[in-house]
Amino acid sequence: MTTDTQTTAEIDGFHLVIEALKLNGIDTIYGLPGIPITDLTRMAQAEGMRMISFRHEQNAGNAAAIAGFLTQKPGICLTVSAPGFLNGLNALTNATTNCFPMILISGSSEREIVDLQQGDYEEMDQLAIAKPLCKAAYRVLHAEDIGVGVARAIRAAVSGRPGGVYLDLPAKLFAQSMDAEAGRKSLIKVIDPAPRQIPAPDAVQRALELLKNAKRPLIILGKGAAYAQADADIRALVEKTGIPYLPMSMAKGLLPDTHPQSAAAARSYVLPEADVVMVIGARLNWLLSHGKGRTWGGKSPKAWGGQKFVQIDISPQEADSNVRIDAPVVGDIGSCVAAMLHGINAAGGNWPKPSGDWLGAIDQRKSTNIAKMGETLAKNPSPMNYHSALNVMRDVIKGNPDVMLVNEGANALDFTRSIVDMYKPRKRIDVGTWGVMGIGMGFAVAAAVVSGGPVIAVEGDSAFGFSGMEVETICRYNLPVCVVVFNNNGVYKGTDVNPTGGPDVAPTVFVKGARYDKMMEAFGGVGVHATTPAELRAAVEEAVRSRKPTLINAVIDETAGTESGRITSLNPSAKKK
Ligand code: ADP
Ligand code: TPW
Repeated sequence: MTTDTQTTAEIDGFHLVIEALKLNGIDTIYGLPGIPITDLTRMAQAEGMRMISFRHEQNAGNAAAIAGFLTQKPGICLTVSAPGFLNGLNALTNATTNCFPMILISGSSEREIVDLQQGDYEEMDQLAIAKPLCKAAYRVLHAEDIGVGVARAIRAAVSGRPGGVYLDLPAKLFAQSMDAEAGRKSLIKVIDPAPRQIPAPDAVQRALELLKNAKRPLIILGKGAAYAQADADIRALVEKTGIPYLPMSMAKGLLPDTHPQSAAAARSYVLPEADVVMVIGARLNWLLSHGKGRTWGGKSPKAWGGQKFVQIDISPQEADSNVRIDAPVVGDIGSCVAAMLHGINAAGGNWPKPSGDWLGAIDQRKSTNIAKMGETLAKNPSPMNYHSALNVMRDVIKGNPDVMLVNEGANALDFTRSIVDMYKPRKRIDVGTWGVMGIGMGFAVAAAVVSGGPVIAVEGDSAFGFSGMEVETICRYNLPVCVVVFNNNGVYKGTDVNPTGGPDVAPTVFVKGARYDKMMEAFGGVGVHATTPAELRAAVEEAVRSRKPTLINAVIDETAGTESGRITSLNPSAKKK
């Protein structure tokens, strides 16, 4: 470790960065050490920050991003220059895409050498590369600007639509010293980093009118609504209007999935049939068929068409991005929902409930679909399929509603999302807007660090591979994470064959019968090989109870999955007609 050469009257760049973060209530850094930030990681720990070191920066970045989503404070990812920066950049871009607040802080090489392209150690113009891929990007060259740099990064990450921010800190900055008192005075405690944005009363009125006159209204809750932490008001809005609602994947649990107004089990019916749709913190992107296309994942394509939309969102540019928005309500979700509720309460008992025909038709579809699902879940095939394994996970989450659930894969994602009910807000975190593989272990680590409670990660075997080495991190910090690898011997399924008959297996196929549980054992955690629902249940329950790092290799029928899960139709060959 480099010796600390500061005198009492001086403060260096390292300490100014740490103090600037601490001053703003940031107590955890997710990162990976190396030149020029190794000492920063040591000093941050010495100064009482939690420094979580990863095995790959992408996982540290994903951890920071989801910590931002869960806490409304920017998650911090710290990396070395060029390659470390690039490894973190994937997560930064994903955070921006998902509207998660995070700051990627990367050390960088000497500016003079980088700009003349003279070949410095890990030379790269990181700021220029990051800029188009995130919400904002800044570089600090002088110690006296560290306070401003950190403050700008925090504001950019959490104000308005949250997103990823890049902060470039050149090696030389850390070693700069300045008068300690002047240095501390230069730091900024950001006042009101995410100012409330109150919606215009006429916009609220317009939305209320539209809703009031709807015959078949529907509410869609997205992860922006989960992020906003306006849980009680959102529930009140749904319940007072009596409008059926659909939760997007990470909005599951905002109201319990078992809520009588949930239309999730009648999704493909309600989307095209609704006449007025109120979207709260969700974009009408591919996950919602762009507000006009086929019903999402539905077998019989049916266009939506003809709906009127209310959209509550903090971004004024979101409205009309895919279809006409008849009543945009621009503001933060807390303020918008409160204003809508105020209008509804003002109507007293006169607020019209949706028609009995609409609710009846939904209930009928729901009960048919739920009964059908119940039959499928009750089967006990050998080997396990997604349903019999997820029937176990569904019970475990029901019995432990505070457990955080991380989820990635294709079939492993889609089946978990539809089978495992969530009961509390922000407990389900997953592949998000991009459907990106690799968030698993980073999210699991951060979920455990932030919540202090047990985490279950349901992972496709392919998905797990993207971040699997972090099982060492999970063991090192002794985190209460239970990873369940749904092992079907490959990507989507394990049955593809090489048509040439040559020695290479098909591109989607992995080593058959692999024992992922041994990976956890290698680092002192608990490994379990589960081939039946009973074995799986016992192992997951024990993991939640003991809080020991655990990896369960759940053997799934290698024929059970479908290509790309529920989005088979997005493959180009499926579009060839
Ligand atoms: P989902 O994937 O769940 O459908 P999206 O990520 O597409 O959700 O949409 C989230 C939306 O929520 C974004 O348009 C974003 O601008 C918005 N948003 C995020 N935080 C807030 C907030 N605090 N207030 C209002 N809107 C928000
Ligand atoms: C960064 C493409 C989507 S889903 C998936 C891949 C590779 C894995 C599916 O297999 P898995 O799950 O996890 O075993 P299952 O249950 O269906 O068998 N690279 C990135 N992101 C994505 N989305 C891909 C590739 C993909």
